[in-house]
Amino acid sequence: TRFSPRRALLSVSDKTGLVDLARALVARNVEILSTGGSARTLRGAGLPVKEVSEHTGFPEILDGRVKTLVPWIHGGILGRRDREEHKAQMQEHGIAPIDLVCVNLYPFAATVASGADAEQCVENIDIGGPAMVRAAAKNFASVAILTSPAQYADFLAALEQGGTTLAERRDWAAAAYTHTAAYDGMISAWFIRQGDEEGNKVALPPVLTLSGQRDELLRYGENPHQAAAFYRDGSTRPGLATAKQIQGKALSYNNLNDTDAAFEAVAEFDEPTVVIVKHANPCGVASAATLVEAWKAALRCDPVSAFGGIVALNRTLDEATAEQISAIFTEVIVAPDADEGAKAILAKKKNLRLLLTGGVPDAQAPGLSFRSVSGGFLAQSRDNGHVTEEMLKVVTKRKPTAQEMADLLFSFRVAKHVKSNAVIYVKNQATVGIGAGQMSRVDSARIAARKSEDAAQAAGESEALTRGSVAASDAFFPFADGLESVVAAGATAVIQPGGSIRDQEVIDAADAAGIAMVFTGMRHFRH
Ligand code: 93A
Repeated sequence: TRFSPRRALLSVSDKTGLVDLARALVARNVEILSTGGSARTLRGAGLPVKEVSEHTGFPEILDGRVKTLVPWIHGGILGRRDREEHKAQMQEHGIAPIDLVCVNLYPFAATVASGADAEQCVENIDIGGPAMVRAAAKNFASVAILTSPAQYADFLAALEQGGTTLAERRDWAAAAYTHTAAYDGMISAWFIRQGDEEGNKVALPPVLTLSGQRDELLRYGENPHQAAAFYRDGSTRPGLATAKQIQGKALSYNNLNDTDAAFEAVAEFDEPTVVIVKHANPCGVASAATLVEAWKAALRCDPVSAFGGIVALNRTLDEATAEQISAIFTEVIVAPDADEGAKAILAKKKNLRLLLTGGVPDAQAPGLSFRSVSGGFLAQSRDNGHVTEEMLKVVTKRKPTAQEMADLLFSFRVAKHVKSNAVIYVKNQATVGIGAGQMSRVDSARIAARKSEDAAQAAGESEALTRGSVAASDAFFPFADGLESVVAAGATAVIQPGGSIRDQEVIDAADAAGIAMVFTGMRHFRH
């Protein structure tokens, strides 16, 4: 059965669309109840409106903290229309039914984002709003609850049809509880951060609330028989959260996953840098004086795998670089921005997805990362570890040269973004061999070297690109064999965490080969 409201309560912080909604209600002889600011807006538009305080005979008190938290409002929303006892009690206490509630909440997130002080943030925790939203959603059998201006058009269309249906009211109720859950999640996260700022490090929240909302459903998951969606967590950190899609086909689950991996990797570097990702692993990373040089160097590492890849850049995409990238098949390009020339070139590739994020994230910022396991999920603080030259310990007789040192640091930053076991060869701030995701470290070292030989052959070069390179290992070498394998590939210096009980054996092998080796003391497993 369709329901048309007779009495509506409008109390919104975001006043978008409020006047149009109210005007349509007034035209249908719906009585409008409203709170201070909302009532002013409506009266300003010449619409008849009754203040909640006038309706209840009880004033707004405590600086507005108590406006609608009274039985004449909550009883009017919650009373069952199909129960004689409810109707009798409402009559007895002078409670009039309210059958449309339109509420959106105090702008807590915007207040925090504006840099307001803690007291102002607390004042922007809405109490009365969520109470009305949850009450109206509970009574969806006869009450419609609208929590977003985006719903007003559907609601008005339903009135045109003779009233809202139960199915519509159930959908709005679901959206209402998502709205309040996300709201409380944000507030909870803020309280935890406040604790962090005072120095008592709360690395992991004691309870995790779903602070996000489901964004557009994705066409499918990792495979076509899997359903998928992107859930936003309210973050404003540059990346997927802020990305605007300028052109191209809809983003898939795998696109989003790979794009995130590529952009987080490129954020590690200060110089103009390009990261090419395939299946969530980098297959080419390079820094150079210009983006176009970085692109060429990154592509040289593994041009076969780069086909159909995801490209991330840490500078505004320029025309010359766009021209070069668009010469090979690319799924996604993600960059902080793109100039007009670059956009014009990419526009010719209709399917290519171009994402602009407005900035590059801070790789060292704290945060959480999740993975689902049967029965729940695992949470950890994100790997924001950043190895600097001061942290390194030279363990061999030979010290790295300045050039080797720069490449060692570069290679370890790449290793952080390559699935374990990871072995990476680097020459002149560019990867020349990447071995990812093998169950044995020796295999990763060999695969990287073999791929480098292939790349050299494709480029018509006489020897493997790993000759005279440096090598990084994301975790320690448990035996000397892994180290011997990178020496055989032509590495002249090695960076690794150290910490194996056989470190001395590995150091001896490095000294015997005359190479330099440094320990980071920090591991970058990525599983
Ligand atoms: O201060 S509250 O927590 N206490 C209340 O009783 C209450 N009633 C409505 N917040 C309350 N509201 C909120 O006021 C609504 O959720 C809405 O966001 C806002 C609308 O106020 P105004 O109409 O004065 O702009």
